[in-house]
Amino acid sequence: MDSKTILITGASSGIGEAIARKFAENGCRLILNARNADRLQSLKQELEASCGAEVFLIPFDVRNFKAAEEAVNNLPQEFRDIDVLVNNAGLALGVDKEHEGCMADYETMIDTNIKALLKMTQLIVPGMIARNRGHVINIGSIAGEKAYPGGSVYCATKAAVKALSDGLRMDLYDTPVRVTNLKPGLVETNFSVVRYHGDKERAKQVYRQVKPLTGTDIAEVAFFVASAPEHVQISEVEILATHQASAQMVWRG
Ligand code: 8X3
Repeated sequence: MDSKTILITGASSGIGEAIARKFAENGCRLILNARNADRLQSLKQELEASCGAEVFLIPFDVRNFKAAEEAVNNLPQEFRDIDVLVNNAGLALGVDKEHEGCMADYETMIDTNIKALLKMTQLIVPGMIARNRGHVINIGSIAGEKAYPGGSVYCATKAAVKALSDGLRMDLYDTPVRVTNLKPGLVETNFSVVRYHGDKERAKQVYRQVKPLTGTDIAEVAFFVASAPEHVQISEVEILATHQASAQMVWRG
């Protein structure tokens, strides 16, 4: 892949961080977003030292639309022509029944997983159309394919990511801009610790007696879809752990 400029949301950890590493190793220029400015700063220093990557940081909470507008509209000249937008920032909160869960958690998931993704898309896709090149990679989930107990709102947000990806692909079919929805299954990151509100023991149980995917596994796929020839649009990829058949079917030996 020729050198590209890639903007990744939620890049300070997990899948987002792994995608940053993979693209940096392959000579891309990175714009990294996350709330945690310190973590972003150390990732930037590491990638500059390890692979000479050019990295620009835009630390803000993706739910803050004003901050998003300011950051994107004030990028330095050499980072303005974004080739790949990776809408990765997202989270699950809680495993309560739909009628009993915390409304504030539901709002955080909806605001981050749906509304912020939509805002970043609105901010960056018009430039891609004007430049006649671009690729939006949304991080969806197998959770968007089928709901499971205790996950209805998270699953609904990921079903929305699928609908937003499919709709955007249709809206862009007369342009060279590509849209991909990556749908990971069981990936061991901080995801479950966040879902269980910091309960590390409970989170560990999600990955017990099975080899889960890693952020790096998903980054390999993200790089593959972004590297495909211009006439190839990989619309969706679902990635499961080998001993996983659905969100709820995990064989633990
Ligand atoms: C994460 C996958 O199965 O935990 O998006 O919902 S799952």
